[in-house]
Amino acid sequence: MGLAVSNAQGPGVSQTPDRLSPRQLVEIYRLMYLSRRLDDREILLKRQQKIYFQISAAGHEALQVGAALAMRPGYDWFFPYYRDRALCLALGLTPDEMMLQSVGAAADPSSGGRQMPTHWSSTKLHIVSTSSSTATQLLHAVGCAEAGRYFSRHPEAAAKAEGDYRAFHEPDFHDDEVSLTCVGEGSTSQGEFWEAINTASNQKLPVVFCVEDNGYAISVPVEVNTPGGNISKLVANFPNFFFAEIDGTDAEVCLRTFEAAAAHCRAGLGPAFVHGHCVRHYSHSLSDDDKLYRAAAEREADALRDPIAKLQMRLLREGVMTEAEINELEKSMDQVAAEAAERALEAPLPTLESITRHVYSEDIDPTGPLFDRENEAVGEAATEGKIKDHNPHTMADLINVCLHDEMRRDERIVIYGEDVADASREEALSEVKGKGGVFKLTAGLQTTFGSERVFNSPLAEANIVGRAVGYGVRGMKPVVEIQFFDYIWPAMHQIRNELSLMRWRSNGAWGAPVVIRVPIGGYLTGGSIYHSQSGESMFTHIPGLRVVFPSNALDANGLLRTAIRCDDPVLFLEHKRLYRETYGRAPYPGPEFAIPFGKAKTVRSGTDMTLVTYGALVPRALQAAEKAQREHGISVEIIDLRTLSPYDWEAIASSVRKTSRVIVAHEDMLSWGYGAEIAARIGDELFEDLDAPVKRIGAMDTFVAYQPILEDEILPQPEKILKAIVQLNAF
Ligand SMILES: Cc1ncc(C[n+]2csc(CCOP(=O)(O)OP(=O)(O)O)c2C)c(N)n1
Ligand SMILES: [Mg+2]
Repeated sequence: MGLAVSNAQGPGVSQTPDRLSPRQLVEIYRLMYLSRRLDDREILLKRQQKIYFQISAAGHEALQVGAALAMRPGYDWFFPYYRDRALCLALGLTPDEMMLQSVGAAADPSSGGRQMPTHWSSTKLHIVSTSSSTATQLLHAVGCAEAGRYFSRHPEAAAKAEGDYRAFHEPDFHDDEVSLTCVGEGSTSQGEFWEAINTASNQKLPVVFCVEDNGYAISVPVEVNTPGGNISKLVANFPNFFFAEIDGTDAEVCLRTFEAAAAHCRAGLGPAFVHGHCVRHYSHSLSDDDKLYRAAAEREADALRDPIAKLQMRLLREGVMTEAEINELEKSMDQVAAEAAERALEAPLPTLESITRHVYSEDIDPTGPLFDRENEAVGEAATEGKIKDHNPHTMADLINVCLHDEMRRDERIVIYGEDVADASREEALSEVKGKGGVFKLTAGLQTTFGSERVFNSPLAEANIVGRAVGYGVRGMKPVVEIQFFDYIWPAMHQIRNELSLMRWRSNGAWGAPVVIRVPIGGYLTGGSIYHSQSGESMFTHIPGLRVVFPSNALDANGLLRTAIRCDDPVLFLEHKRLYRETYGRAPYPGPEFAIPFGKAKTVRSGTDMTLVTYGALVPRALQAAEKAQREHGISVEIIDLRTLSPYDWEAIASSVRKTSRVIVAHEDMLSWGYGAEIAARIGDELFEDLDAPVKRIGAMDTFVAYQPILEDEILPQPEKILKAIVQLNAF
């Protein structure tokens, strides 16, 4: 296959650049061959059981080296996938760095022994830590490109600042930088592929998408994944792209195409899509045997398209190198690979103490004194906020004003999500009030701070969170909204496998301190199944993620400020029923008011039993406790956890030691719910202090129904809490 470029908008390879010089050809050959020999060395080590996994770039080397040499490491940005050894080698990772990851050494600079081989990262080269999840990285590249564009238009936003996450992120950016991201052809079936192409196209972002098409996704051939068998045909109508479909085994064609693709991006014309046909020279990985599903003739035909053999023949044919010179080069590369492996095998292994490092930021502690401003700030005069009076305000108002205050203070904050803008068509803003979110929590932000900082996303939740990861690694602070908790699930993959893991898997090199605001919960009357779900324990079960769940206006304001200023990803759950409730309204506490994570609040003191709860059950538990006191003389102490991960064990333990009886209550379903963990820990660590079994209250193990009599029965009501209080008191 020859070079075929369709390129309506940008400068193309048709400009017939100079032929590659002998020196360039030799260098390309050296990189491709070294990559292959590193793969072969790993295969040997795996067979000797000295390493534990192997997946190779064999057959993809021309495409990858061509891509790398067209880019500027440490200037452009890279979001590779798990097969990109030759790419990363050509960008500047060393064989030693690669082999240290193969053996899982402490000094593995990409992950400290946490990730499989070929999952590299390098802050110096701008290679952002990659996962094994197929296609998630494409959205990170999109968010990264958006962040680069934002900084180049607002360079003052990149200034160093103290007192929050910015003290530890010094963004570097360039007006003509490019983000390169690679993916296999099978993975183009993922929704995230299309979500990434969508935004890159729509916003004319400088992203080069490279599809490494080896015809198979493990055992699944291309025509099963891609209708018609050719991804180029399917994407051809996306606007603003430079498109090229090329022979990915011809190094020169690859290099020239990526140069043209990068030029298109650097000129601000939009993204590029390079579809390279290559071969999978070995099976999918060393755990796979392609003889099980590929015909012999097909495998033999692929073997003839080995890019290394092809380039070697060219070097000989064109007299660039003699056979002896090639042998000598190859021998010295064999030695480089072997010596790197030898050194790696001698390298010290990670200590067991290292396991918990970098789950969260080691720089900023959101439970610490920096955010302990709850008492000092309450009642301070409001100087900068939107609300300037001392009347009680709703939770919705105090969240909105916190967003205003923080956006004014920190230019790195962007806000996006579904319907969060006042009006995407700016010309309407002079005559309309604006939408500002389906619950109006972001009202007025676009009008105040402009459409570059507050904008609507496509209707695609993985897109929202995946792009936020890209923004986050560049040192920005995306505060995104998922419209309803019920629709967070398309983003779950990004939240669990990318957002929350970025710091740990890169051993602290990268982090994505994103805030995800999510309206949650029921008691709505008519909310039904898809507007009333809870499910917080699915997120508290994710290491690396902070989970916040305020029950009143003041807590929401102070905790959101901490969420925004800290350096960890935060899931900020806002109970819809509490947004405009009379309960829990508060005066505006001023623009520096902050509450540390992991600090519960005793919202009612008592002596007979402890009730641990949060969210919408706080006012319901208070009602029940008042009645218990009035009608039964039972004194209940109520602890509002406020943050669920981390949570305030000390507050729970000291109260239970005092009362010896405890109920854990939440709105979410009882079984496998958040209370199960708290109850188990109380049983384990406070057994001696208890006079009765630990009791739990939660919703029925079903979804929330539409008809109010069903909803009332399904969700825990004050009467149910009261009943449990009376029962436990009698035990
Ligand atoms: C989201 C996700 N689903 C499944 C897998 C398991 N898996 C790993 S590689 C792979 C095939 C990928 O094929 P392709 O995108 O063509 O890339 P190639 O490996 O052929 O280069 C699969 C199914 C995964 N890693 N991530
Ligand atoms: Mg493939």
